[in-house]
Amino acid sequence: MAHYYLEPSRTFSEFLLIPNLTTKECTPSNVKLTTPITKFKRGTQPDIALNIPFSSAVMQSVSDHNLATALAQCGGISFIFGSQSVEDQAAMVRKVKEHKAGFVVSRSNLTPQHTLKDVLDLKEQNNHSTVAITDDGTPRGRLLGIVTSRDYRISRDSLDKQVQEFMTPFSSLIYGTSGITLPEANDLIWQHKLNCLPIVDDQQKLQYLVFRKDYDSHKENPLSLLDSNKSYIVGAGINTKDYGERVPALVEAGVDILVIDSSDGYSEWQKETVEYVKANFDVKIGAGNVVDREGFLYLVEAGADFVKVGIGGGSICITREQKGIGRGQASALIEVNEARNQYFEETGIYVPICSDGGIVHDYHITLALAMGADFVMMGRYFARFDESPTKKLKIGNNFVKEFWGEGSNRARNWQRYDAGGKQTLVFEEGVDSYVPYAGSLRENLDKTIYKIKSTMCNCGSNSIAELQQNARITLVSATSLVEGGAHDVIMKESSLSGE
Ligand code: RVP
Repeated sequence: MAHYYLEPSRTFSEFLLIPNLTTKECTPSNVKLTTPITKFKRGTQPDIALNIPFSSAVMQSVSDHNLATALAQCGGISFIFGSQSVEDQAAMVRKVKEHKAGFVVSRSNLTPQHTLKDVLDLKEQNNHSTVAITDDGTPRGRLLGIVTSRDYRISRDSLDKQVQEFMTPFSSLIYGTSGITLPEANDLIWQHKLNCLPIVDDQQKLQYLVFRKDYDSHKENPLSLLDSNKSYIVGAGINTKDYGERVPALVEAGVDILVIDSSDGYSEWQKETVEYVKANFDVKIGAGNVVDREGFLYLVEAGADFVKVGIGGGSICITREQKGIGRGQASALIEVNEARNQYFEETGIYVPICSDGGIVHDYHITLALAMGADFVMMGRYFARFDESPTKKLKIGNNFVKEFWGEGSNRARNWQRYDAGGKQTLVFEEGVDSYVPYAGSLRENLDKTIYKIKSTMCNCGSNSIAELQQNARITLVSATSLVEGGAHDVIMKESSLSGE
């Protein structure tokens, strides 16, 4: 006979936190959000810990190298999407690893034979006012000059004027050489009142550009998630089909941590994949997704460094409707957390868990942490920002960004949903959608983090571990849910736009 779970499957919105005593030491500035992402033995430290408990989803419409760099600058981690060729995914990982804080690979490049029209077209396309002029028009070619908007006058100059006639030639440029440190580059910038300093190697080949504005932002990133070489830490999603080719290429590119991306991770395919990675590479690997104790223990015994929790709760996910599998995110997390804590007591090994999908309000993140998640993974949340890889569009009076599921026809990530059948996406498990555009990642993240810290202070906790220990959580009835929002008042227009 089938097994019946007698408790209904519940989600975050059905719970609230009950405040504990807030001591005077418990202030947002004292709250630390450092959190483990890889398993560790009692009394030791994890090999990788995040500075904020945020990871971005393994999705085409969310986690590319740009978002990964921006999130690592704030202390979190991205898992670069795996539903692309091995070469393209490895190239994205490499870009994050090679991105030196403050040193950027030039993104606007032309040759001296290009024209003013080409400069203007490029500027319109990517909004950079500094163009590097190299012998072959690539970001690593021999630097011959720089063009900024101070070098031409649109009203006077003819559009077919060649770049070599108006660029600032290399002989007149102030530049730095390979090996220069960021403070040294900054000194040159200030000394010569520059906006941008090119860095070249001993053959005059362009390496990086250092911008005055980036130096300032670097100073504002005290939580940056860096490896021992001061490169950003980055993750990547893999599947259980082509790991034999994908994993070596990602490791070669410098990936710090992998995760098997699957809608249902309780499978022998995952066990085999984890075992393959553990036997052949010195790289961390998470597995999932699971929603119960059995699934968690299975993946831990296979060797997973962390386990991802959640089936069917994602904003763009229709797995529950299509296949009838899944579990309310809160119920899944509560059960997996119990299994994890028991495993820790019995073995002394702490396996971090990640709550993946279904975060709608910022307080859901705090609830997930209180229910035992060490970090959360979010798709919709990050898709709304400038740094996500998708197009920003205007629909009616509102700006939106595109956001589509890995199980949608647009992504066609069949490996994520494969159960050993046809090598194609037979039916959709995700939708193609828009999300409201929300601006820059940092601004939004700062606000979310402040909210989380404030709630933690209400709960008398200065760390995630304390919150997990001390939290008191109550179920709410459908009627008290109504009481939680503004009610029995007539809202003014200006209040309707808030979260
Ligand atoms: P959300 O944050 O609610 O947008 O959820 C993101 C999560 O949804 C992803 O991390 C992934 O687990 C899941 N996902 C991604 N694509 C699909 C789908 O097409 N069904 N689901």
